[in-house]
Amino acid sequence: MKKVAIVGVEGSGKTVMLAGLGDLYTYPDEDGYFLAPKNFETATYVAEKIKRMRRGEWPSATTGDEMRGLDWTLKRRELGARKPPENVCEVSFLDFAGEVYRAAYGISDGDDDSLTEQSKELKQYVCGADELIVLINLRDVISNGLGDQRVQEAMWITRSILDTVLGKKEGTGGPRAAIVLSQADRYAETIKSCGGATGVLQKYLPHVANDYGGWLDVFAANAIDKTVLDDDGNMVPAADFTTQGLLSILKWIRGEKVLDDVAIPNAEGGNLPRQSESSRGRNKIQLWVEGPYWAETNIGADEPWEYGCYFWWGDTVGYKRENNVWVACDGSSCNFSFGSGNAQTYNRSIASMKSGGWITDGNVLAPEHDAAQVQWGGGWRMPTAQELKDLCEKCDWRWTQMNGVNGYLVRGRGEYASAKIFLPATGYGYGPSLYGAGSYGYYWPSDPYSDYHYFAWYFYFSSSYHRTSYHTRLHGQSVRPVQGFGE
Ligand SMILES: Nc1nc2c(ncn2[C@@H]2O[C@H](COP(=O)(O)OP(=O)(O)OP(=O)(O)O)[C@@H](O)[C@H]2O)c(=O)[nH]1
Ligand SMILES: [Mg+2]
Repeated sequence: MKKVAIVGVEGSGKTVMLAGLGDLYTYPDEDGYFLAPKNFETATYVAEKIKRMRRGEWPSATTGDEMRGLDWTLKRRELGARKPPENVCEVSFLDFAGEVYRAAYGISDGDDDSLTEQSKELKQYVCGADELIVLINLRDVISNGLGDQRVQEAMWITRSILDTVLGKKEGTGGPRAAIVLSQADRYAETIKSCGGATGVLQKYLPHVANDYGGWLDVFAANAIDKTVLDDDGNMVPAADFTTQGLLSILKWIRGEKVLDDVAIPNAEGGNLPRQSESSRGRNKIQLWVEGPYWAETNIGADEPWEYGCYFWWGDTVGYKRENNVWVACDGSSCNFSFGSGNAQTYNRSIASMKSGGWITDGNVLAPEHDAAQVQWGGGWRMPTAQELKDLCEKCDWRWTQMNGVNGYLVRGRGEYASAKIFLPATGYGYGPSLYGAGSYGYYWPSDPYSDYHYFAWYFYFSSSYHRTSYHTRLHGQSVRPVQGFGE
């Protein structure tokens, strides 16, 4: 029996991951491996959780007194061979509440006696485990930063459990261990920009990376690869999600090397048609009949509510706001200023932009100056001004907050009523500053505005209006990519 302990704080994704593993390995993978539940409880546990997720509901948080052992036999069938599958090993997992983990390995406040029994049981389980996977919720560390208490706790608890089970870093006798960053589907951009999971660890949890980054396995995984927004603007599982993003977990349990730079592990998926490098993991939403597919996030953002990068019109580098300055997304500048000297399309006639290769004969930005085509590829492009007008007119707009960020929930009508996107009020960049964030949104289409040398079309909104007009090309504005053309 191989005992695998998957641990992590509240909300790190243990329950979703365990249910997802059972679901994924119901069918043999490309190498013929599958998981056979050893008992009724294990089988129903998976089936119930998955059924619920297919309906668009996440599992409830596991409570302190719920501790569920899940037992499987890992088997392998030789594809095409007329013989029964061989038993590879028995695998057992334990699902338990994150608060028990915190009580066992975290900063104990001393007065929560109610979890003593459970935390003892968990410690025993971890002690007897052959393999340890420490889950770290990317959302905790990426959205909040090092100054946040939850992030400090994540760092502390992770070091504490690894120190304990690995025998104070001696590396002898302890279980094989991996640090897995969960919810990689939502943080593909960040993982990519950090050059892989180890890079994310170095940037966001340096004290864990310092001690464990070089010699433990570190990789990212996701249990669910597709989410949608529900009526309240919450991100919930899409009915047709797959659990392919967990292939790496079982691969690791089987003893194989898992590459750390696999941002979205489902790209390795054997059973799914492969998506192109840049379009994998990105949700797209059609909002009206024959309309384009809209991306769920801005360029440079992992979440619908994140601002992402700001571009002057025709810019493909993009700049992010960090510590009150503009930092180039490709690292080329850490003190950028949006102004006439930097915006190369500013004060140029249509004719000069055409001869200079900035715009096409069709009067839109050329592919090499279209931020979406350059940064995302895979058929993504900047919307046209007409598409942004259509977005205004063909959808219902509700000013709201998502994850505490102001913006619009834009939803389709009629049979598209369940399709929606969130546009955060990103403000705009001018000079070294950011203006209007939280109150106004400014987004670029790919069209210049008639023959004024200074303007392009733009799309802007506040809590009381949303419309298209024109704006000087040197401003830093957001881009929400689209894919596909209306017929
Ligand atoms: N996008 C995405 N979200 C996920 C994924 N896995 C988990 N989540 C989100 O994380 C939340 C918590 O996941 P759970 O599996 O319930 O977390 P847990 O570790 O069991 O938490 P406790 O039971 O409270 O200890 C879910 O409700 C989802 O919102 C994933 O693969 N992708
Ligand atoms: Mg749980």
